[in-house]
Amino acid sequence: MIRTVPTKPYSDQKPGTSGLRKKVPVFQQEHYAENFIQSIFDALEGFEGKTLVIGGDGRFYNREVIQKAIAMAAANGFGKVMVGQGGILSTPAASHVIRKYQTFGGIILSASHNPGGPHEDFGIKYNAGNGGPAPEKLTDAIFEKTKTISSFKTADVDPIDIDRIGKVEAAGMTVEIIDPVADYAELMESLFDFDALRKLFKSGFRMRFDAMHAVTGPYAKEILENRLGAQDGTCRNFKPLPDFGGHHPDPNLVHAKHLYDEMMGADAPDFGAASDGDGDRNLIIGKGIFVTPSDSVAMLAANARLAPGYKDGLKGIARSMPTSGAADRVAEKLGIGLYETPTGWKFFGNLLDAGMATICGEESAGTGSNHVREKDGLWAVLLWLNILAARGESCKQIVTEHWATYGRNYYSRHDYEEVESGRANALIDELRAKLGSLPGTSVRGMTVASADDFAYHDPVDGSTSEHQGIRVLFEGGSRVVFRLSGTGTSGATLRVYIERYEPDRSKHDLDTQVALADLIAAADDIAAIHRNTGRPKPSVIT
Ligand code: VG1
Ligand code: CO
Repeated sequence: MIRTVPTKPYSDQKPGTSGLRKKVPVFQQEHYAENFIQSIFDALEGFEGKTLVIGGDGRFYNREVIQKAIAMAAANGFGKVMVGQGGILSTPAASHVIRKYQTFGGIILSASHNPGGPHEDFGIKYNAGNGGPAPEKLTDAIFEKTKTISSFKTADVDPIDIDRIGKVEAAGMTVEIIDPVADYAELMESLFDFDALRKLFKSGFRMRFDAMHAVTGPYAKEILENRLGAQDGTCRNFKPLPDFGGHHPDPNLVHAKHLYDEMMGADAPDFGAASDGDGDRNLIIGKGIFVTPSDSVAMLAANARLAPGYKDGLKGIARSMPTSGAADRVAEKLGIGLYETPTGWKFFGNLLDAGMATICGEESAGTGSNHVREKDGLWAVLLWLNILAARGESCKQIVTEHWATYGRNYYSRHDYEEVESGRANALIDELRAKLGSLPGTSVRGMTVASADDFAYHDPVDGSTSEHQGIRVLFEGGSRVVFRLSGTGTSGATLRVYIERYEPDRSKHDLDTQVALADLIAAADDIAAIHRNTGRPKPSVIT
């Protein structure tokens, strides 16, 4: 039976960088999840009888919301839903399923790299028929609907057994439970030289993949160990857990420090990698060398032709504004376009759909290509492996040779987490107010060349997105960027991105924080970070 249930709006359902993210108890409020899901449906048109993909990263509350979403999809008139077995679909796998089966769109339940559990984070995002995150126009429309919602539609159906593969009927709609890994693994096989990778592992190449108890575990186990023959035990923490084992499933040098330590050790494997909560991020660490995500995008782009899926070359490269300029130099050398977008994968969708960019990347460990419309953690790992196999060199050799050819972009991000929102906003307001007076001034012996508040003009649909980060550029090309995170769930997180280009190859071995020391001090001089936030130092340095 279909029911219309009266409800009252919540005022805090504005989607952020990647969907709506809140603490689980917030989502557990009466009708909170239902309101947001109905608002998604209310902002869409023409899905009657069509198919919706539903999946998540397996975190706490995933199963409950999947049942709600199925019942609501039936009541709202979808003809079919495809659900990952156990409620599991990594973000890139969901994107692929949407595209492969030409469904209307999909709902992905995830708070990505944020921790999970009864008092931790949950999230809901909508992806459109191209497989990509809803563009700003749509997330704005969804937010408008959440402000005035007065009822939602649901169907009285018995809970669906989402652990059993196959089809069942629910309130006149078909529910198909699918293998979450099969389609994705097949796609990877079509892009990369699996024979060469099998040979690589057979020759004794050793790898460590840390799935951080998040969604990538089953994908990595199947692809790396089962299909490519990597040693048993290559994948660690591969069982998705609702609370990620109590850790942050954030593959960076802080939360994956054990991997870093292993890779720097005497008996390190040849290659190390990790992925995040929903499987769209990647951390790459070669034996004895950490590859910054910004460098990784550039290196993958420079070598992509070595993989069968990219043998014809790239159409263009896109990177988010705070991501380092390393990829720009590769694009220049290849003679292809370079696009600079705001933070968040939703801004790459148009460029990929229009065939203007093939590889995209963000400094936050997100890399991907036109094979799906999301960033893709395991894809980046497999492309690295394919390049290692084709070149027959170590990760360290490839990185140092890249720097020698293109120069090195020293890069670091400093995060000040859980700053009181009022103080963080005051810092940004203060910075904005002095943007006009900064050019020409000297800070720590460096002259400010320009300063602005980044606005993006989408070359495909002509839309403009303003206030996407404050940039301060120095003469010589160094820069600092300031912006507030749009994925946090308590207080505000200030992100400070620091970059310096070093062409001289005799200076490519410096410690990053040392190489950037002047700029780090200049960032504090310019934004009065300590005074404004009360924090003498960042909480996370990546
Ligand atoms: C962060 C990253 C951004 C990324 C976003 C979603 O956003 O900086 O690059 O696209 O997370 O990634 P913010 O607004 O907190 O800086 V994921 O893997 O959390 O979906
Ligand atoms: Co993620």
